[in-house]
Amino acid sequence: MTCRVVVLLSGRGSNLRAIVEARLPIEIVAVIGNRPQAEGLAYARERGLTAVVLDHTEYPDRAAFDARLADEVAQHRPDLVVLAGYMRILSPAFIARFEGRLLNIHPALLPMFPGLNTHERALAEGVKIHGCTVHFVTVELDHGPIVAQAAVPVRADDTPDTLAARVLAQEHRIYPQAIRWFAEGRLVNVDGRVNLKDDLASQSVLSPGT
Ligand code: NHR
Ligand code: GAR
Repeated sequence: MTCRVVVLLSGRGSNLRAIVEARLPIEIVAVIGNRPQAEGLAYARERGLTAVVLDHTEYPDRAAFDARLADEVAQHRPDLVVLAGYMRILSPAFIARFEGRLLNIHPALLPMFPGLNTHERALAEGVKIHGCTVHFVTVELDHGPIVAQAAVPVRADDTPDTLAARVLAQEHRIYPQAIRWFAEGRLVNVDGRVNLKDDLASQSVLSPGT
C-alpha cells in the first residue's frame, strides 16, 4: 500500500516541489494551505493535486482553526502529514491526533535556533556551520525527535538571503529522503531518538555534497 501523504504549507512551496519531483513511493492526497495566495497551492493545482485553502483569518481563534484543520487533514486518511513551510504553531489537540506521523523541516540545526528568523539569528551569533533538520512534530515547538540533518558552511559575506538559499538546497535533498524512509517504514523511534532501520551507523546525518 502506498503511503498517503497530506502536505501543509503557507508559502512558496519549493519543498513541496522537491518532494513531488523526487518521485517517491507515496501518494500526495492533499495539499492544504492557510494562505489563499500561497504559491505552493498554485503549484499543487498545476500538478493536478487536490489543493485546499483553509484561511486561518476566518476563524475566531487558533483552537477553532486547528479543529477545522485537523478534520480536513483526517478526511484524507493520511499515513503521514508533512509540514513544508507551514508557518502556524499547531495546538496540542491537533498534535494529539497525528503524533508519530507528523514531520517538519526546520531551517536550522536543531536544537540550535528553534522558532523563526533562523538565518538572521545564525548570522548574529557568528556560527560557522548552519543547516536544516527534519524532525517529528511534538507539542514542544521544534523539539521533536530528529530524523535527518544537513550542514552548510556560513561564509563571511553571507546575508540572510544567501545563507537561506544554501540551506534550502539541502532541505530539498533531505526532506524527500526522510519521507522516503518513513514511507518504507524504516524510521524507528527509540526513547525519543530516531534510528534508520538496517543502518545503525547513522547515514541519516547527511553532510553537504554534490
Ligand atoms: N507546531 C508544533 N506544535 N510543534 C512544532 O514543532 C511545530 C508546529 C508548527 C509548525 C514549523 C516551525 C518551524 O519549522 C512548525 C513546528 C511557525 C512558527 C511561529 O511562530 C514557529 C515555528 C514553526 C512554524 N508561527 C507564528 C504563530 O503564531 C506565526 C508566524 C507567521 O504567521 O508568520 O503561529 O520553524
Ligand atoms: C523553508 O526554508 C522551511 O524550512 C521554512 O520555510 C521555508 C519554506 O520554503 N520553514 C519554516 O521556517 C517553518 N517555520 P518553501 O515554501 O519554498 O518550501
